[in-house]
Amino acid sequence: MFGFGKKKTRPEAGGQAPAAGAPVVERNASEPPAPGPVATDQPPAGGRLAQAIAERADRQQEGEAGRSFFRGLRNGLARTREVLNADIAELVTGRKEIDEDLLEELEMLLVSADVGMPATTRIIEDLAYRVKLREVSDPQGLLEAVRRQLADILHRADAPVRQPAAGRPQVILMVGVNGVGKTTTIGKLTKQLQAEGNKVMLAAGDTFRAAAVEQLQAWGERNDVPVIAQHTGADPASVIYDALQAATARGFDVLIADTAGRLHTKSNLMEELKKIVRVMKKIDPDAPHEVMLVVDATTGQNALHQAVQFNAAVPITGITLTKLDGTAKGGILFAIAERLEVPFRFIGVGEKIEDLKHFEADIFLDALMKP
Ligand SMILES: Nc1nc2c(ncn2[C@@H]2O[C@H](COP(=O)(O)OP(=O)(O)OP(=O)(O)O)[C@@H](O)[C@H]2O)c(=O)[nH]1
Ligand SMILES: [Mg+2]
Repeated sequence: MFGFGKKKTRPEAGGQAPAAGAPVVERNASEPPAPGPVATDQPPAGGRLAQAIAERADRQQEGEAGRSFFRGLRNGLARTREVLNADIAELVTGRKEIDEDLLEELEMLLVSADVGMPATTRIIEDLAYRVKLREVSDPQGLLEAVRRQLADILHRADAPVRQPAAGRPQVILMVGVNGVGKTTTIGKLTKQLQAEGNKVMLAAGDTFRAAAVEQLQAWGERNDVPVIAQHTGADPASVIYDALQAATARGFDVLIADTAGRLHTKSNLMEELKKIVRVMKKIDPDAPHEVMLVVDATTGQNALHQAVQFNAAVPITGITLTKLDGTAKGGILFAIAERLEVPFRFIGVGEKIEDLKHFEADIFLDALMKP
C-alpha cells in the first residue's frame, strides 16, 4: 500500500562502474546481495497443500502480530484514549441532546488531548453547524462526527512519497531534535526497504555526536548494507554528497542520510541542514525525495514547534512518530497534520528492528477511539 522505496522494475544497475576515487571511508563495504524477484513459476517444495498450510500459518502469525501491535498501540495511546474515548463517552452519556455546554466541554477535551487550538476550533465549528442542520442530533452521532473530523485531518495530510528519476537513488534525509529516534528508525526502515526489494545505502551525516557513526555502522552491519562515513567533526554536507555520488554511481535504489540531532531553535544548525539539501541538489535536483522529520510522541506540544521550525528550514515531506509504545499524547498528531498537512509515514512502537509500522490512519483512530 505504501511505496516508500520502489519495487525493482528497472534492470539491475549493478553493472555500472563504481565511483572512482571518491574520498569516502566506506566502513562496511559488503553490499547486500541484490534481492531480485522471487521465481514464481517453480512449484513450491512440498506441493500445493504444504504451501497452503504454510500460507495459513503465515496469515495466522500476521493476525497475532497485528493484534498484539494493536494492543501495544492502544496502551501507548492510553493517555489520549482516556481523553478522546473515555472522557468524551462520559461527556455524552446520559445526554439527550447536544447543546452549547456540551460542545464547549468537548472543545476543552480536544485541547487537553493536544489536538491543538486550530484543529479543535475547526472541529467544533463544523460540529455546531451540523447540529444546526440536524445532521448530528444525538450524542452518539456526535462521537462519530468527531472521529470523522479527526480522520479527515489525517487524510487531508496524505501524500505519496516522491519517487526518483530513473537511474537515481531515492534520497531520504532524516531530521529531528536530539534523541527522538532518527538513527534507530533508519535501522528499522532499512530492513523494510530491503524487504521491498531495494538496495539501500546509508550516509553517516551525524558527524557531531561521538559514536554516532559507529551507531549507524552497527545498523549497517545488522542489515548488511554499506555505510558511507567520514571522521567525527567532518562536514555533514560533504559526507552526504559523497554518499549520494557513490549511491548513484553504484545503482543503489535508496540512500538514507542520518543527521545529528539539533535543536529546532538553533538557527546555525538549521542553516547546516539547508546546506546539506543545497549540496545534494548539485547531484540530483530532485533530492532529497523525502525529508523525514522524526518526532518523539511523548513530547506533546513541543513536537508541533519542532515540526514548524524544521519545516521552515527544509520543507518536510513525511513524519515518523516514535515511542508510541510509551505513554504518548497522540493528539499531537492531529495538531501537526492540521498545521502542516504533512503525512505521517511510520510509527515507532519499540526499540527492536521490527518495531516500525506504516502509519495507517484508521488503525490509529481505532486504537484511540474504539471503546
Ligand atoms: N521505546 C522506544 N524507544 C525508541 C523508539 N525509537 C527509538 N527509541 C530509542 O530512543 C533512543 C534514541 O534513539 P536514537 O535512534 O539514537 O535517536 P537519535 O534521534 O538518532 O538521537 P541523536 O542522534 O542523539 O539525535 C534509543 O535508546 C532508542 O532505542 C521507539 O519507537 N520506542
Ligand atoms: Mg542519531
